[in-house]
Amino acid sequence: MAKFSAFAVAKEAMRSNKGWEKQWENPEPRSSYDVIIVGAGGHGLATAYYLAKEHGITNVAVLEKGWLGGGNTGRNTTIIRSNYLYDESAGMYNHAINLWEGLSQELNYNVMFSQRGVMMIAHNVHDVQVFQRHVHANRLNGVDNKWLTPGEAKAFCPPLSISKSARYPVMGAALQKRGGVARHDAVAWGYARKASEMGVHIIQQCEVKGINRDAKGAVTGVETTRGTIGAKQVGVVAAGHTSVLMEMAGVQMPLESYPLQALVSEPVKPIFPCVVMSNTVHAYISQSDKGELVIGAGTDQYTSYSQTGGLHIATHTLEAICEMFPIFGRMKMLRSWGGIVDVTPDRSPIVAKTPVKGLYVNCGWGTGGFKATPGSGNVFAHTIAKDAPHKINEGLHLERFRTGRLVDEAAAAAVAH
Ligand code: FAD
Ligand code: PYC
Repeated sequence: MAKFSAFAVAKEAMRSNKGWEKQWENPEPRSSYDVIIVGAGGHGLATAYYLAKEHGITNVAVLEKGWLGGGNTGRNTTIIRSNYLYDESAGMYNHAINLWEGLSQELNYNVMFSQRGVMMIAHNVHDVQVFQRHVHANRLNGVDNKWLTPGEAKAFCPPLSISKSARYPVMGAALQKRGGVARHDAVAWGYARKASEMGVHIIQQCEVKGINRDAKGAVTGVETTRGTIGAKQVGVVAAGHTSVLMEMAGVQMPLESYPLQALVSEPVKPIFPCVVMSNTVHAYISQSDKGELVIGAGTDQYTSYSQTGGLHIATHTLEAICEMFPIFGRMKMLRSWGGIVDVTPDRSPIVAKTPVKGLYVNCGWGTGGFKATPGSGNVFAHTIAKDAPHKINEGLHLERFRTGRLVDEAAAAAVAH
């Protein structure tokens, strides 16, 4: 009898599936494209997909220095919600949730979007005031969000301790029931497969080293580790590395790059029914469909390009988790890692044209861009195709850092910075 090998079975399944085959083709770059997207994370791949699907622009290359989805897209804790404070954010994140709700069907790929509810815990009077303000602002913007007493929070998430003697007692919670999680790498693979089917080239192991411009300053293409590639339009979607890339075209960005770390536990049977976040104690948690507890921390306190996990962060985060959920006190942890997030001064993203003709940028999602992936790609594709922002991203421009018209979402970022 042939020896069973799960790997061989998976490989065969990939070979016999036309979409997969194309996705892994890694084609030779053409000498030029209509549009080059730098970065094959979820946002870059979604941009390519919507350029092809909604604007008929298929002569597109997505250039990736590593492998697709190997950046923050494959490293995040997959929390999806839209309970931000300002109109600009409500527009963007609600647009994203609307797209999430039909994404598996649209891509014919199960992204495992699960609207199990996101609950943000308040541990002090300041938290209570801030979250209640968010609940009211969200409702005005048509975003679902609800205030819960400690007892109601425990009823929604039974493992939560609401002991009054806790160091940081639970004083209430804000619950967005429409929020939840999705499978992060499936999102990259799903967009990649559909974009590839429509003719988009997804070129991995192809690092962009320079951005070329003509005598008038307009973009003419890029220098890469696989040669010079021409394009009249270049979209930079390279979270964590945006400043480095934009500097190649002489544009200075208002960004800082920080590591953000996460970890998973050994897999256990279903125990945790929702997503819980606590900015005050620096921890957030959910359970993946594989059974692992998925746990994340606040950003590291120094700028760096490190993608590793550090024990000091894990320990601090796990102390917070065990205080909120004593039931997990004896769980073993499996692995930890980091991703590099780029953070703007107002903690809101930039999805915009730049002062350089033909150059566009999508960045600054910081600790919270996974949830935006479909919406971000959708409006960025519009911005490139029309050379003008979509109504949804018109407030998320670069000039706000010069004029001071900021979109201050520091509290809604909900992850300690
Ligand atoms: P990425 O997926 O990072 O893609 C950018 C790509 O650009 C990378 O693949 C990179 O290799 C490539 N690249 C860089 N430089 C070059 C170059 N010179 N040439 C070619 N390619 C290049 N967000 C949420 O909404 N919810 C969460 O729960 C959440 N948790 C997080 C937890 C962690 C630990 C981390 C690190 C992030 C988390 N985020 C979360 C944030 C979220 O992951 C990111 O905002 C989002 O994934 C960014 O997607 P992206 O496609 O822009 O970037
Ligand atoms: O933005 O919801 C979020 C988030 C959770 C964990 C990291 N970011």
